[in-house]
Amino acid sequence: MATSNIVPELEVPLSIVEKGWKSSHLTQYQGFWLPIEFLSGVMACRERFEACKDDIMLNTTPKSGTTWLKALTFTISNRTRHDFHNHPLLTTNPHALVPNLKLDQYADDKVPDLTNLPSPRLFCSHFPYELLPTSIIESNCRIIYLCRNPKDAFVSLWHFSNNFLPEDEPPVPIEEAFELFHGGISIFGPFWEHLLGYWKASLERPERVLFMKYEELKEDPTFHLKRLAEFLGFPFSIEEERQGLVEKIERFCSFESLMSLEVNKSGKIGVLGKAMPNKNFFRRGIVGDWKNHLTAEMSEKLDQLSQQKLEAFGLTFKDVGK
Ligand code: PAP
Repeated sequence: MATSNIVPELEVPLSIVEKGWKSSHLTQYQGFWLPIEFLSGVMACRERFEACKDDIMLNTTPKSGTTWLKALTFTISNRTRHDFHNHPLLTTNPHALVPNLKLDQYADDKVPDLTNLPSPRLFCSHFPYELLPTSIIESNCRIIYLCRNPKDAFVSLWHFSNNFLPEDEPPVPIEEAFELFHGGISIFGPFWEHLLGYWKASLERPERVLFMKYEELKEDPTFHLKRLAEFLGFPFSIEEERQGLVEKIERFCSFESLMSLEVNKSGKIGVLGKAMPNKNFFRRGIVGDWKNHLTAEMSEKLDQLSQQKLEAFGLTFKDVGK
């Protein structure tokens, strides 16, 4: 049940959903739904994160291939530093190699010292474009956005959110989660507005904002890896292409390859204050798994909504609606 509220110390009007997805309580801020415990961090980070022109900022809607994008971007931009036999990804989960903006580091007026990170600095967030730290826009740094069709993104999010429940609690009924998602209430949602913010920015500033889709990356990874490398400012040389480096990176960062590494089978990482097994970031990794979970009616509802919200702006998802 949504109720209006004011949090005086923040001086922002909020509406609070008391029971969101059960994994976290969401609160609406400037039109987007954030986990309530993130709110002050998002606001502080917006003001105080200091971006540089050479930074690379990865952004995604949750469960749209963030882990994959981190692995690919790290590997491409560090390819002269690490060879494949002794590569950090062999022993480190991609989320530990490319950190999300650490919101708690901005508490109590603090500003973390990030100046010693190797260049180019890679950061990641699920922030909507409209809520990105001011300096990211002002510095004109590169922004890469990866999204996914709403049906697979929803199904993946539903599975992932259920991991946060105590062991003795049953999963959130998918119908309940669906109603929230369809109504725009999901972490960093509404899903469609999240996409549109980056989509419009990519049309306005194509040299600084790259818009990618999970399905296209799956369909033609070679093409999109080259596109990504070019955008990053590290295009593959003719010699690298001749040696098959693009395909090597593609295989190295593939779902099958990453999920079979010991670190991703048995390691853990902190998410929303909980130690989350790395294996939860590798579920099926396919396009179209929604067909195993959504009813025809649910599918139709999401198709219609996507059409209403996205098509007028030229944004569509090919072949996932049937
Ligand atoms: P996050 O937003 O919480 O960081 P994210 O990595 O975006 O998570 O989402 C995980 C999804 O990406 C999972 O999708 P699924 O639930 O439909 O299976 C996961 O399987 C998929 N995934 C993870 N790594 C890869 C990869 N290397 N290639 C393709 N898909 C991947």
